[in-house]
Amino acid sequence: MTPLRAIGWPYEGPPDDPKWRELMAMHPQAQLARVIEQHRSGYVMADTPDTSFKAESLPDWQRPRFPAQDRAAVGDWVLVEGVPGEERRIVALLPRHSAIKRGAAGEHYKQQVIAANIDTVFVVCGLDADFNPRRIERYLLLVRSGGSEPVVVLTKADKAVAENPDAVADAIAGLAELEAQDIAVRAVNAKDHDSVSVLHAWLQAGRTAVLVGSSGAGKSTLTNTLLGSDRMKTADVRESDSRGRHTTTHRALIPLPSGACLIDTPGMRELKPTGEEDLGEGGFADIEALAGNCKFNDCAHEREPGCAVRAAIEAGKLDRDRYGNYLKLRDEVAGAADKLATRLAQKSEARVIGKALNKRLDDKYGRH
Ligand SMILES: Nc1nc2c(ncn2[C@@H]2O[C@H](COP(=O)(O)OP(=O)(O)OP(=O)(O)O)[C@@H](O)[C@H]2O)c(=O)[nH]1
Ligand SMILES: [Mg+2]
Ligand SMILES: [Zn+2]
Repeated sequence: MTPLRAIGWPYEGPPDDPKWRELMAMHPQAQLARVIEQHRSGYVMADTPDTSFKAESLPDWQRPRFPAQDRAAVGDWVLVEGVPGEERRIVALLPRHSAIKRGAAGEHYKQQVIAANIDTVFVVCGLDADFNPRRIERYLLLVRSGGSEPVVVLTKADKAVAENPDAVADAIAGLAELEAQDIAVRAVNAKDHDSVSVLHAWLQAGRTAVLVGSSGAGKSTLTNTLLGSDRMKTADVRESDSRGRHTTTHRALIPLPSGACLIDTPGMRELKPTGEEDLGEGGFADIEALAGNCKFNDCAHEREPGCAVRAAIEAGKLDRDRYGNYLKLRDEVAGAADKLATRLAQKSEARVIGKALNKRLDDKYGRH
């Protein structure tokens, strides 16, 4: 069990989860491993910090209509069968204790798991033209719904402070609402070992953290500094708008010297809610509380008298742009939740139809 601890295995012995025990009993020959890389063609697993191997996915997962969130993602614990050195395959995905998910692009409702079984999500944002509080709020909404702790990491503090210290102070002050909600905000120079040590509190042995943020924010730079070697490729951002070049192309879990695991991810262009988010728990508790003080229960915060939300905006207690973002995200979550509900209804309908069909066949042919 010990080598597994170094790749984030959080338990002393087998976990106290009936579903885990059931799956392990079903596959007594199988071995525990963690997904450390996910490629189009398959997975790379590890069962110690120094041994990795490829494994084929379950045939079921390869069906095009199989729900993406039920396939393994980086950070997942899986059961693997087969002889080391020969072909190995995944036989089961073990239940997750947390995950960060997003709605996948495309016409049909789909979820995508960015990383699984994580304790901390570092939401990385550069203190250059990448800085965008509205995007940070969007990330926090998705992270907080997934059961892990978000930490906002503002990179390039070295450059930004040298260029305009007041702007940096303003940027950080603009995130005060997050600190008030116990979301930690740290400004760092991702290239500097001492500077990134403020993140060690979330990187103790046995813990897993994932880095998310736009391309060029400094996720791989942070990974290399925390690891103490240049494992991940990094590249300069475009001078004109601080945009990165999508240097990292797949997600990878990297064991750190501290015994923690860090997952580096490619920069994401789009971050859509899945519909399972809760705005109150997702960083907008203050706005939801304000709305509770409006005179009318169904206040739309537009022209109604006695509107506590508008009063707060006018008194300068609530940032207008943050409120605008809240409305936008609320609509997106509601839209995604509708799609999700329709899909679940279709699924249960399909199950009912399937059962009825089976019964008809049984009656007709005496199948059992
Ligand atoms: N001065 C300074 N430069 C930084 C800092 N963080 C990142 N950079 C630079 O920003 C550029 C982009 O960093 P990367 O680490 O490649 O960014 P990334 O988030 O991994 O980007 P993708 O892999 O494309 O998603 C590199 O040139 C880094 O050297 C920092 O804190 N200070
Ligand atoms: Mg990168
Ligand atoms: Zn109102």
